[in-house]
This record gives sequence, structure tokens and C-alpha cells, in this order.
Amino acid sequence: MTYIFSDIHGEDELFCRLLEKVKFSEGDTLVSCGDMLEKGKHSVRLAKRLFAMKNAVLLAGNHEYDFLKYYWALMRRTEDYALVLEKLQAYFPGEGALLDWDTVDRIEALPYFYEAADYICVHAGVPLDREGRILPLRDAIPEQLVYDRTFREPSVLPKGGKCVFFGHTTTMSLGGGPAIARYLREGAKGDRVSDFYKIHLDTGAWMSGVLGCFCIETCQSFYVGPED
Ligand SMILES: [Mn+2]
Repeated sequence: MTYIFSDIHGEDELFCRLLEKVKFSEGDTLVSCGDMLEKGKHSVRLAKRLFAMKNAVLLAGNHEYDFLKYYWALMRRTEDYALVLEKLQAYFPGEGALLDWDTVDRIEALPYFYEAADYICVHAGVPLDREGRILPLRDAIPEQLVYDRTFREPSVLPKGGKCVFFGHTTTMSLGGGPAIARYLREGAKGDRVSDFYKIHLDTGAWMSGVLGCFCIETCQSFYVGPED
């Protein structure tokens, strides 16, 4: 099975509980649509856990991108790499000692999107043309993919047949609770992923205490929260 997450934001304990809940095993695949870092208490621990997993497709979100911009700025100013690492460690109060160069390099190597036969994964949104068709992602700049603020609007429904998975803003900001928001195509049943225009994954785990994920093969959503 393939389980898709987004915006885990250092909620390492919730993440582990959700893996247990779905009985995640070595034969399964995990996709993270970005923003594993910051806000929650254990973002470096979580990042290292994700990087160590087999069959994990990990994408960059704006929090990884902002970290990288800080890193690149430091590297332009000095060749004292020990000093650079010290400053990068200070970026993560309380857990900086966990940050090593291997983790920094892996964050830098994260892609900004993942495209499969019937779905696309991205952090914030995909570029659309005037008719709402998805433009080629290889031509998009990282800023578009990690900072987009319009794609979350319920009226924005991407044409082209592929379901777009995204996060970045919490679904609570649409006026509901911390639940994964699914946008079903007219007349579709919702039993396969291409039945959906888009699926908004961010349940705001760092503030709601609820983390969700979506299973591609069964189209089921799973959650863990404070009451579990
Ligand atoms: Mn974000």
C-alpha cells in the first residue's frame, strides 16, 4: 500500500503512531508532501527517521526550502564549515545536536514534486493554465510549488485526470475540522485515486494534535489524535 502524508512538522510521535495504526510494513510505500521540519518539537529526529526509511518518497515544502535558503546564504559568506553546521544546528532549538551534514545534504537533495500515472504530489500547489489544466511540473520553479496560496481554494479544481495531493495550509482554514479534504469528480464513486480532482492532506498536526494520511489503493483516510 502507498500512504501519503504532508506537514508532519516534527510531530514524530504522532507519525510513529499513525504508521502503527496503518500497520505500515516494509512492503508499503510512504510519500511525504513536504514540511517535515519545524513547528513540532522533533523535526530533526523525524527527518532522520524518514531519510532512513526504505520506499519513502520525500518532497520539500516551504519549511525545507526556507532552511535551504538560510544554508545557501551561510555558505556564500564563509568556508568555515564547522561554523556553518553550528549555525544550522541553532536553527532547531532543543535538538540541534542531532543535525549532521548527511541530513543537511539529504534535505538539499529533496525533490519538489512526484508524479505517478494517476496522481501528483506537491507541497502547496501545481501551476495551472487559464482553463485549469495542469502545466508541466518540470517547468515550475520551486517557489511556485512550495508557497502557492490559491490551490487550496475549493473552487480550484485541476483538469487533466490526475489527482493532486497537497498540504501547506491546514484544512481547518477552510472552516472545518482537522480532516483530509477530498474533492470528488462529478459522477465518480471515489474508490480510485483518479476519481478525485485533488486531496488536501494538511490536518495541522502541530496545532490540532491530529495527523492524517491517505491510502492510494483503498482511498481510505487514517488519523491519529489526542484521544487515541
Ligand atoms: Mn507549508
